[in-house]
Amino acid sequence: MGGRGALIVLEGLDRSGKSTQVIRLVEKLVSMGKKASKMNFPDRTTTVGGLINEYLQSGKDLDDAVIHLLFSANRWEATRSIRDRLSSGETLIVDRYAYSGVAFSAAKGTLDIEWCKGPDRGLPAPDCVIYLDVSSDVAKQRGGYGEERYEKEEFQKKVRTCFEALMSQEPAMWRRVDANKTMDEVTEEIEGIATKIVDQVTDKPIGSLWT
Ligand code: NYM
Ligand code: MG
Repeated sequence: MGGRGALIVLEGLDRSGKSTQVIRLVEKLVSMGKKASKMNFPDRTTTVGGLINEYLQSGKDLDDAVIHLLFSANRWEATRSIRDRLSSGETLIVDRYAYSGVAFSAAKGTLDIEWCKGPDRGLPAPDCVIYLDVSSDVAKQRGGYGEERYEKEEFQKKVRTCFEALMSQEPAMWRRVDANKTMDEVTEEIEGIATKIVDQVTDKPIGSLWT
């Protein structure tokens, strides 16, 4: 008994169902008697997160490199809390992480993937990244995209290509889940993956991302 909690990240395009699944997974783990909570990036509640929010809501224009670094800074400002919470035995289910950081920035075509990975090197490494793979058609059926920057079909296709590149670099880290299935089917699949990971990592040191 005891040991550290797991760092489990859910990634995917907008409308892939991540936010719902993160909530369901935390509920499931808690109902099993595990200590678990959710986190999400960007965290719009911090000072840096406020700038990111202004950018996403299109009011503010920022250089591609600058907004990339702000998204990364928004993760760095959470790292002490992430490490402390994992060490205390809490499992964290995270809605987006550095992979979204790289995929959305690299999709613009102005920054390459390796450059984009730079600022996030050394963050606490996830124990597993669950990729909710949704087709553009199903994303559209889910009410379409919203009003924020990036929420356009053409752009999302480019983001998907970048996620695919990241997955092929680290196949052992990723689990791809077909997010075109029903929400309940997806929930069940994710729960199976996550509960195993939680039990496997208790004695493992926390890793360091992309180092
Ligand atoms: N996003 C998210 C980035 O561009 N870089 C990042 O590092 C992160 C974490 O922010 N379209 C983008 C992806 C989303 C947008 O996220 C807002 P959400 O999860 O929809 O609030
Ligand atoms: Mg969104």
